[in-house]
Amino acid sequence: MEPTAPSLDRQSSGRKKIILDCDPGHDDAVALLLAHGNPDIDLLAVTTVVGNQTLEKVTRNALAVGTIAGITGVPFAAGCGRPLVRSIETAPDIHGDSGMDGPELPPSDIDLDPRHAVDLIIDTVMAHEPGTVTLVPTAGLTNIALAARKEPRIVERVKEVVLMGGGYHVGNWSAVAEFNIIIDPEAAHIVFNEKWPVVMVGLDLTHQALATPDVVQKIAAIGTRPTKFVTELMDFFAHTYKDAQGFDHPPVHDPCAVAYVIDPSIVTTRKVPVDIELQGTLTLGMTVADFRAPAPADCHTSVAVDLDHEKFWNLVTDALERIGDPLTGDARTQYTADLVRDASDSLTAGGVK
Ligand code: PIR
Ligand code: CA
Repeated sequence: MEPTAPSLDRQSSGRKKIILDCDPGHDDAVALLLAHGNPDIDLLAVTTVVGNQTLEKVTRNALAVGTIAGITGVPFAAGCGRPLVRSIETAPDIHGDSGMDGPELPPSDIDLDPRHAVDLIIDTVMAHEPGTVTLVPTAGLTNIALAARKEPRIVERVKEVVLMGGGYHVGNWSAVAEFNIIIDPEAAHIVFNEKWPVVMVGLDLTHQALATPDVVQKIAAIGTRPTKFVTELMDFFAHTYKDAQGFDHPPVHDPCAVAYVIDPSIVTTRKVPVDIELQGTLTLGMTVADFRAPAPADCHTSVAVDLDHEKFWNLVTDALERIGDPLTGDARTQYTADLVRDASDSLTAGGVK
C-alpha cells in the first residue's frame, strides 16, 4: 500500500471533543492551530473573552486565525467583555496593541455566531452525550464561570476542564499570581470550586514549553502561510518576553492545555486540592495548591508538573503539516528559504539568543 500523507481527513468517532475559550493572543493562536490540525481533536466551538486585549480585538484575532487555518463549520462566538467584578486589565506589553502583534492579519471570511459565548458553551455541552465534552479555557475564566452559573447542569455533564492558568510555585502578573487567574479571580474561584474535574496547566508546566530557535526553524521549514504566520508571532513574542519578563525564549502557554487533551502522557500531573485566593493583599489570584499527602478522597483538581518538550513540539509541527496551505493551496515551499533565514536571523541577532 502507498504510504498515506498526513491529512485533515477525520473520523468523528473516538476524537476528543473540545470547546476552546480563548483571548488570542500569540499562544492562543498556536493552541487554535493545534486543536484544528490534530486529527484526534474534534473542535466543537471557539469562544472569546476579554483578556490579552479587549473583547473586540481578541475576537477579531480569533477569526483571523480561523481564516488562516482554513477552519470551516466551527462556530465562533464572542463572550464577556469585562471580568465579573474587577475592571479590565489587558497585556499590551506582551501581546501588543492588537493583542496579536507581529504578522499582518487577513480580513476574515468567518461569520461570528450570533449567540453569546456563554450560550454557545451551554448549548454545545448540552447537545452532546454526558462526559464527552472537554472545556479548554486559555484565558480569564469569565465565560466558563458564567456558563456554570447560568446552566448548572453543565458541571456534571462536562468531561473535564483543562485550563491554562495559575501556577503553584510561580506567578507572571504578580509574585504569586498568573494573568488568566488574576484578571478575573472571582470567576476562577467559581471554576475551581465546582465539582467537575479541573486540570490546571499552569506556569510551572508552560514555562517548559519554550519556543527555542530549533523549534521555530522547524516550524518555518514547513513553509506554508500558517507557519509563516506562527513564525512571525513567535518573533514578536520572543522580543516582548525578553523585554518584559527577561526570558531568552518565549513560553508558549496555551497549546500545552490542548496537548494534554490530545495525549495526557505528554504532561505529568499531581492530584492536589487547589483554591483561589480572593482576599490577600499580596496574594490576590494565587492558585493555592495543597501538596500534603494523601490528597482528600473528593479531590477533583490536579496540576500539571512536567512536560515532554519533544513530544509537545512534535504535536504542534505535525498539526501545522496537516493544515498545509488552506488559503492558497500553493506549493508548500514558497516561503521556506526566506523564513528559515529570517527565523534564525531574528532569533540570533534580535537580542534573543
Ligand atoms: C501571557 C499571557 C498574559 C500575560 C503574559 N505575561 C504572558 C496570556 C497567554 O495567552 C496565556 O493564556 C496566559 N495569559 C499566560 O499567563
Ligand atoms: Ca491566552
